[in-house]
Amino acid sequence: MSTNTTNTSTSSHQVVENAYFNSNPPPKALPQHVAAAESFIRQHAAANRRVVLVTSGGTTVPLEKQTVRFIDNFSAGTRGATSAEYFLESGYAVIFMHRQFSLLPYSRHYSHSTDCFLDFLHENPDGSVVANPTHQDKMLRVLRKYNAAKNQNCLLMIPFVTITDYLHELRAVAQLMRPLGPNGLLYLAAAVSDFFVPEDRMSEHKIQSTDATDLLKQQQGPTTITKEPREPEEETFDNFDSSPSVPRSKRLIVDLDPVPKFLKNLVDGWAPEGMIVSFKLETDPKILVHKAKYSLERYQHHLVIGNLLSTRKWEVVFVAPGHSDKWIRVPFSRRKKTLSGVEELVGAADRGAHEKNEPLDPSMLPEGEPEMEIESLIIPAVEELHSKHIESAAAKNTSKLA
Ligand code: PAZ
Repeated sequence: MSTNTTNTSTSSHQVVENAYFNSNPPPKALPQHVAAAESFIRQHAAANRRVVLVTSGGTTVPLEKQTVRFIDNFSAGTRGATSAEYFLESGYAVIFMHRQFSLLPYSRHYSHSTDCFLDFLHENPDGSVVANPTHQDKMLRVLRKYNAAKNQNCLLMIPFVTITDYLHELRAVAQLMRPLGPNGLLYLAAAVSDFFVPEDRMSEHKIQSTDATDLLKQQQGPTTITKEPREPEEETFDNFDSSPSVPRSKRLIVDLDPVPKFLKNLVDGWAPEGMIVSFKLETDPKILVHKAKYSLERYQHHLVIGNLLSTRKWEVVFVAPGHSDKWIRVPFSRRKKTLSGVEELVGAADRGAHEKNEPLDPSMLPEGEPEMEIESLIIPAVEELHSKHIESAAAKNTSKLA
């Protein structure tokens, strides 16, 4: 009975997978990315090195095939880029699948920041350009790590833009990781869109905001853009709210389908032996742990790292099967100065909550970013679980052979 249920649900996951991937075309660069990932994985599998796929940044949802407009999300790729650096430091080879132009490992220290990168440079009297003396020590440390990763071919960059690009790339790379067995780790930190416009309902051209081209279209015959027939009363102004009213015909109503959840396909089919870590982002502290547990139960993977939008740089919660929830927090001593500048007062108000099994109060956190990167705590904890995952796979293999 239970086997039947599993088979039925597995095949329905497969049906959804086929339908999605057959009707939403892959990015043009997929074959190049696959070739690069294949040789990267081969090299590191031969060296028996652990390989982690880090996904990072947000996916877009295009509204037109020739995309002028798209839906996006807040993610800058800080979690992914920072985590990738700590994985490299721990000896992993890293496939960094990231949103194009989001933060990258190492260069993130000098891009997208409030300081312009030119502020890190200094002109010598002879006209040569060097690092600004005040930044030299850090820049040298970052540069050395970056060069080491490059020279050892331990960091492979794979960009994506849209939700469909991301899913095609994820499936392809996860499948390539199979030969790594339990040495493969999937660390899914990207902020992936939950809703999208399927290819067959997407307008080819820019969606028009006026009726200037309506006449032209009537002359040209039917197009993929369909407009509601305009009834006389639609031209009148709506008054259902008190804001300045807009004629109905000028509104753009975006009708989105849910993006299928492919985590089950990943766990059961794409990368069945690797350790899979997903992230869960929420804004409501009351539901975070519940949602993380729900995801773990539903997809049966190995770890959900929960985080809240407002405190994600200060704390995360690990939810794993057979373990009690574990909050990982930047310690008081490594938080920044308060606005008043009194170091000892940092976090004083939530000192009690710090040890509790519940989220911190964001209003008690200092302005800005913590002095310490929380990923420096997350990655060793993930690595420890990954070691256990590898050990338990080895033990299972031994018992199978006996
Ligand atoms: O990119 P970033 O550092 O600004 O944000 C990271 C994050 C919050 C997107 C990530 O930690 C995360 O939770 N990703 C999964 C989001 C989700 O699909 O629930």
